[in-house]
Amino acid sequence: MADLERLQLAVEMGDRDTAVAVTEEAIAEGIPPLEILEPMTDAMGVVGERFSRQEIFVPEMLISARAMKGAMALLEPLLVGSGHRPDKVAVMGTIKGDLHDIGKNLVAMMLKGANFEIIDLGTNTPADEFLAAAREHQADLIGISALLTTTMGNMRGVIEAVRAADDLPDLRVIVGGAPVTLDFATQIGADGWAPDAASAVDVAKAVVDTARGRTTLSGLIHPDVIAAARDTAAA
Ligand code: B1M
Repeated sequence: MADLERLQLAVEMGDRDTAVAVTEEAIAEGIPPLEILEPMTDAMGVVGERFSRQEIFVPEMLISARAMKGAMALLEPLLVGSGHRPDKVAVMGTIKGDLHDIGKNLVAMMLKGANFEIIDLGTNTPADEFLAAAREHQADLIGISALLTTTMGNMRGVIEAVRAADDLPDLRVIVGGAPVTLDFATQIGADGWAPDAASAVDVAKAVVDTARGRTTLSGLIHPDVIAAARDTAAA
């Protein structure tokens, strides 16, 4: 049976070959993709703690990221599935000043699986690039990821630019990333916030549905708001 602890250790140590081999085994055994992802995400947490304690440095973080990306590439087809023709378009990117992309890639994969067409702008993305891509692709949504406290404030600039654009009244913005709290998302005026890739899908769908007048949700949409609306509907 695939050893998911070994997978976690492989990502921690930056051993891409082992990470890929264990992921292949796990997929062959039918372990659900999100279960396979979990030890890798945990590994990144451990790597981050070691970096904070100065036990490791940027090169070690990079090889761990490379190992995780190698394994994630195998999971992508499973997460994306073979959905129908996308009926929603999301422009995704990591905010200007920030080069982290694993979380953003994960959210993009999950959104693809939920029938979104994804325009991926990569990392270090300034506000004007988000807006230009949204216009070009007639996007419903901008999704911004931020991992650095020093640059996460740049997300506010994207939201302000969207609000100031007369030609984009239906475009919505959701934000996320490890340091991005619900409070922060509220302060910068985002339309949606999610703490992880799975809930980002629910939030993205709810935000677009709200813009299209298909739900009566209002204010900043986040997982608790969606859960409360479901409870009300079920009662
Ligand atoms: Co850097 N790094 N890093 N790093 N790095 C962190 C973020 C850090 C917390 C490590 C630490 O000190 N403990 C720290 C930030 C501290 C802070 O700001 N408070 C840090 C630092 C300081 C730095 C540098 C400044 C280091 C230096 O150069 N001295 C530098 C910055 C470079 C830059 O961006 N300008 C740097 C560089 C790097 C590498 C390039 C080496 C590499 C990134 C490689 C890559 O991404 N291609 C790297 C890595 C790997 C990390 C850690 C270890 C792992 C990040 C990761 O991939 N996590 C990280 C420590 C940590 O996070 N614990 C760290 C796994 C990923 C699945 O999680 O991205 O959080 P995450 O995504 C989650 C959720 O947050 C959410 O869903 C995802 C899945 O559930 N989510 C969204 C993400 N985006 C979302 C969007 C949404 C919704 C949800 O809606 C749109």
